[in-house]
Amino acid sequence: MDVRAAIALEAGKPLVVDTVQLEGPRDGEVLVEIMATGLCHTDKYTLSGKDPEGLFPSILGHEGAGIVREVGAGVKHLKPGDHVIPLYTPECRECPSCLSRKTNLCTSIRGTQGKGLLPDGTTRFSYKGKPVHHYMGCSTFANFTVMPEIALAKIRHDAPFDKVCYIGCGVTTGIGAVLFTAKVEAGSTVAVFGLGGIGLNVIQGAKMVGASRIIGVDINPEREAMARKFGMTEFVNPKDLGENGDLVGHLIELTGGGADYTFECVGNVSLMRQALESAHRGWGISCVIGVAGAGQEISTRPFQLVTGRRWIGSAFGGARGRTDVPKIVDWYMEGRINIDDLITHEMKLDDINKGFEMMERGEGIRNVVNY
Ligand code: NAD
Ligand code: AHE
Ligand code: ZN
Repeated sequence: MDVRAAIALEAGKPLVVDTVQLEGPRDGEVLVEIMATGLCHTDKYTLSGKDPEGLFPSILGHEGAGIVREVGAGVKHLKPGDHVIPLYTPECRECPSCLSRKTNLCTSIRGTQGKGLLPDGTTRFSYKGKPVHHYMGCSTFANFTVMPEIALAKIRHDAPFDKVCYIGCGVTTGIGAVLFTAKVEAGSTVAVFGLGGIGLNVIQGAKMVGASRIIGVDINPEREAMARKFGMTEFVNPKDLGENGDLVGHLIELTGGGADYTFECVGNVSLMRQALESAHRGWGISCVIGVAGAGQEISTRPFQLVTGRRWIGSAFGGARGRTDVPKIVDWYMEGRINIDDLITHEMKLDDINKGFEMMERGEGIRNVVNY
């Protein structure tokens, strides 16, 4: 079938909105009509060419919501008409990782996913007769996509697509890192580095669990007002500390020894170190959420770990998608979490490049394409 898509033809170039061809679902696969998709910083990162798994041409996008239109043979849990959220971290419930109960990182299809292919090793998209790669197993920058059943979370019918699409990445990543990965306790002091689409959800999660102090760190002063609305109690702009400002020293003094939990939500390896070193001696936990470019590495003095700080990381907030995503949709529908204020711009697919330009300028929090 013909579908409308924003194609990443080359690294560092704007997406090209055009008609591409999509083949129907095979065994265990589902055809989904994507109704809305968010633009995540990770899409921008891959488009930039810095992602070692970035492939071109491909159809990016991994933060969507849509409707099942057709199912392939052997599909057990979904039927046409079901509302779904695509999962870049699937949940097969059968692989050693799923069965371990120790991780959300299902391994059943990770190999082919990283090669831009569906589990049978082929692609369903083509453009001008040539194959086009899938992205993170989702490709939500197309109004129809084909995905394996295990990578779709079934959600309630009354949830608005243009809001709950954000649960497909940013909301779950931020809130989940607090609840599922770090397991922050009530009364904790939390420091959040980077107050964008992810960091604001970390703040929202920290407030949900009853953190007493939530310190936000961002170089963009415009982020302060929104972060306070979501529960931030103190704001630190590293630029206000002067050219040789000591951010770590400042945070250690502000917190009386360091934060119980710190979260890096930027993808900057120097900031990851500062986040680790701002965690409390003896028990502080620092969680890396930001994605850094190919070839970048983190470092610290081992003494930082010897003296009891722990460095951890979180993918998709540690959430098990098919199980947890429908619950997070319920939280939104019950008014327990705020998504609406974070979606600052909605646009049509034709304007998707404007959305990436706004992201580049630090304008707004989340852009959503409403098909
Ligand atoms: P974003 O662009 O919306 O927000 C980034 C924020 O960081 C902005 O407010 C910016 O002003 C701030 N910032 C930039 N440099 C800074 C610095 N030196 N110090 C303090 N603040 C700084 O991006 P996002 O969508 O929130 O994504 C954040 C990161 O999380 C990206 O690296 C993205 O790829 C990653 N991510 C990871 C996961 C995961 O599962 N681990 C999921 C989604 C996104
Ligand atoms: N392809 C990159 C890795 C990118 C990455 O870390 N992705 C996160 C999700 S970001 C969503 O916005 C993730 O889930 N990672 C776990 C996984 O299995 O990919 C690279 O550096 O190679
Ligand atoms: Zn994302």
